[in-house]
Amino acid sequence: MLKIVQTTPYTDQKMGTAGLRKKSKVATQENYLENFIQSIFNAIGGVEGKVFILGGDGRYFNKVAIQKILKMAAANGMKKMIVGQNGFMSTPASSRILLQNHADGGFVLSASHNPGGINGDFGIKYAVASGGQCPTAISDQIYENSKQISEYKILETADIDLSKLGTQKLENMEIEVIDPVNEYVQMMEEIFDFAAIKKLFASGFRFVFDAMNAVTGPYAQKIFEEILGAPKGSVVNYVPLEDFGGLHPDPNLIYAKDLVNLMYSSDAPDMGAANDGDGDRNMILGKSFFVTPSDSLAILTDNYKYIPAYKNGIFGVAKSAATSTAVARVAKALNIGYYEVPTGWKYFCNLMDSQRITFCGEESFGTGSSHIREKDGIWAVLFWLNIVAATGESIEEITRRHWQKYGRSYYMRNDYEGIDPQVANQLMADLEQKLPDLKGMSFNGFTIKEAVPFIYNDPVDGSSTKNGLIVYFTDQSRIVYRLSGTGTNGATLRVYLERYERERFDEDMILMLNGLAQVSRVIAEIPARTGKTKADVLT
Ligand code: G16
Repeated sequence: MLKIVQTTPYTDQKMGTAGLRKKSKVATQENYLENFIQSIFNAIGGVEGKVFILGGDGRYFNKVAIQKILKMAAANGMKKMIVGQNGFMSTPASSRILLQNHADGGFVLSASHNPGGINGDFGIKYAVASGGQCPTAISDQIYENSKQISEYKILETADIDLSKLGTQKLENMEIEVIDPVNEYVQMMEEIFDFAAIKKLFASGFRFVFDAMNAVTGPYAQKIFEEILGAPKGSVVNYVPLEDFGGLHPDPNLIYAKDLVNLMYSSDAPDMGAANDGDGDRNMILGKSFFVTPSDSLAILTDNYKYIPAYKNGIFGVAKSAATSTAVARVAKALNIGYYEVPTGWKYFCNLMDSQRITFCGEESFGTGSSHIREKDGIWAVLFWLNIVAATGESIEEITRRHWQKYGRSYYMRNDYEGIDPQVANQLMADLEQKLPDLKGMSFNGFTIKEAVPFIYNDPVDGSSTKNGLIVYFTDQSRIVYRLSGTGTNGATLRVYLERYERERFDEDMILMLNGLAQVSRVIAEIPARTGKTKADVLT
């Protein structure tokens, strides 16, 4: 039965870098989710006759939210919803399925790499027909709508069984339950040389993939163990859990601790990899060796010829401004297009749609290509495996060969977390004011060449976005400052440090960047304003 529910608006439903992210306790408040979903439906002119994709990373509140969304979609006249079996779907798989089905949009219920559970985070990523997350112009309209909403529509009916594959009806809406793993696997087989990777595993190459108790477990087991023949047990933490088993499903040196300890032990496998909550981020490790995400993007781009889907040539490459400049040197050498965009995968989408770029990536452990419109964790892992299989080199050898050819960007991100948002905004505003005066000044032996806000003018839709402040030094070092758009606890100031070296490749990353880190604190007056004399998290 159709029910129209009266509601009062929440004022905090503004999307950040990637959808709406909130503490679970906020997202589960009465009508919170319903308000947001109805605001999306309203802002896009309704969903009557439209087809959408729905799934999530399995975190706490997913099951309840999926049922609510289905009932709201049917009540609003949606034609069809394609849902992942039992409600599971990774972000990359959902982008593929959206594109394959020419759907009008899609929802992935995930707060990505943020922890889950009642005390963790919940989130909703909303994608549009192009397969990527909704552009700011649309999210602004949704936000406006959410501040005025007075009612939403929902069906009063029993929960829908999402365990069986196939089609069923909810009033006039068709619900198709699919296995997203199959669709995804097929896409990977079309891109990579599975036969070569199979041979690599058969030769005894030891590999471990940490799914971090999140959504990619079943994808990884199927691809790496079942199809490619990695020994059973190569994929660990493969059962998606509502609270990720207490893990923080963020594939980096801090949160993927067990994997990192294994890879730095005397019994380390040849390669280690991890994905995040919804399967779009990746981390790559060799024996006692870590590949920074910025280097990973540069190395994948430089080795595109080994991959069947790209061997005939690639368009350009793009990175977020905060990401190191390693890939810029590769783009120059390959003589392909090169773009710097604001942080947020959505900014790559126009460049992919217009065939300006094939690859893109970010320092935040995201790499991907135009096969979909999201970053793709397993894709990156398969790319590395494919290069290893083709060259016979180890992860470390491939990276060192790269540094020999192009030099090395020592690179690190310093996060200052839990800052009072007002203090953080003021810090950024004041720093922006003084940027012009910084030119020519020297700190700790680093001389400033130029200091400017980062402004991106999209060559396709003409939109202009300001995101972060960049300080360039005369020795090619850089500092980028910006506020995170994905946190749920106060403001997080991100400070990205980069120092380029043409000859010294074996220095300690932290020592190499210590001086620059001090400079970054002085320039932005971080200790005086935040009370923090060092960063909370280094990645
Ligand atoms: C999202 C975005 C990425 C961005 C990252 C961090 O990733 O899709 O483009 O780099 O957040 O953003 P911020 O620095 O604003 O916190 P994910 O994996 O969280 O969806």
